[in-house]
Amino acid sequence: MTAEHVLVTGGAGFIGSHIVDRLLADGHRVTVLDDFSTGDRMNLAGHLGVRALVVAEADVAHPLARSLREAVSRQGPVERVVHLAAQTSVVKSVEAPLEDLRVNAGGTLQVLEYARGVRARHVVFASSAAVYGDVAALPAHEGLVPRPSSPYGVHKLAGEHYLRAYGDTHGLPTTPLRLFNVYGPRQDPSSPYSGVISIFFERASRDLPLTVFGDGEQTRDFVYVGDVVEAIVRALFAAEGAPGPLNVGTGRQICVNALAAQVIAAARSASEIAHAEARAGEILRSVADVARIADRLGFEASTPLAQGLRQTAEWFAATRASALA
Ligand code: UD2
Repeated sequence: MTAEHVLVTGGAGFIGSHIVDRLLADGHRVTVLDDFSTGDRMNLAGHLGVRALVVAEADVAHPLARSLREAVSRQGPVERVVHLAAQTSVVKSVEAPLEDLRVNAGGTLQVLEYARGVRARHVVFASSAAVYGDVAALPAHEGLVPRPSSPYGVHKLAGEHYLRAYGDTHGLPTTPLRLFNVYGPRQDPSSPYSGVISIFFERASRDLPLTVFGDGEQTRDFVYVGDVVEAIVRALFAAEGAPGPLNVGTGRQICVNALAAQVIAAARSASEIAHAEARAGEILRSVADVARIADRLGFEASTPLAQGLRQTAEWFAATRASALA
């Protein structure tokens, strides 16, 4: 594989920083565009002083060319784009739908305008399982008519349509990936809307009760961040393009009660499980049909939940140890 210049929007975030690690390890030049609203410079601390990495601090919903001028003069024209920068909370999108529209639909359009202008070779976009809404027949497969129930889901779906339209109109190769529940090291547990696994580990590390919403029988398809990186990189460099959308999940579901028990075991914690009122408007079951991505990209998530939880537990333990030092 020849070295290329890859733009990663949201590259200081949870998933983005893992992508940056992988692309640099593979010998590529990388530019991160991030406004650090939820991204964290600490996630990129391992690459301090690395010449092949440029960080541009900017809002993705503004025209990109100006923010990327210095990066391009150092690294050459952008050749491929991984677009992860987003407002990431479903609940916040319900409270502030216009801001979600600005960042998630508007930001995606800015990325596509930039990619079209520089004739990028491929754009991969992090869409979401949220585009499906409540699915009558599971597993959720890409042939279903999406019925998103939140502005977040609507705007992610709009992003997918923009990608397709830019492909049709401008010949820009693009792939939307519908990410299911991603977890792993560097997921930030600090907001009430953070991923459940990060919240559970943060509480388990302090032996505090884990709060399960509702009866805890609701299920999710939890996919390890290392597997998500593999899916994104495969889509980004796919030889004959990779028209989407493609689900990124494991094809397995687990209920939140069982998950809580597994987190407590992985963290060797004395935490107990408490129950609280169910979240309003929450979907009951979610699991990906993974046949299409296996077929198109030869991708299969390879990290069993127990192993991913162990790796996440180690990271939380190390982070907590260094915070206490
Ligand atoms: C995930 C994504 C979201 C969107 C959506 C699509 C995350 C963080 N969010 O939302 O961006 O793509 O999927 O459907 O990945 N829970 C508890 N206790 C807690 C926190 C959560 O019981 O302290 C439950 C929660 O009620 C839900 C499950 O855990 O049933 C997962 O919650 P989540 O917030 O991690 O993710 P989800 O599926 O709502």
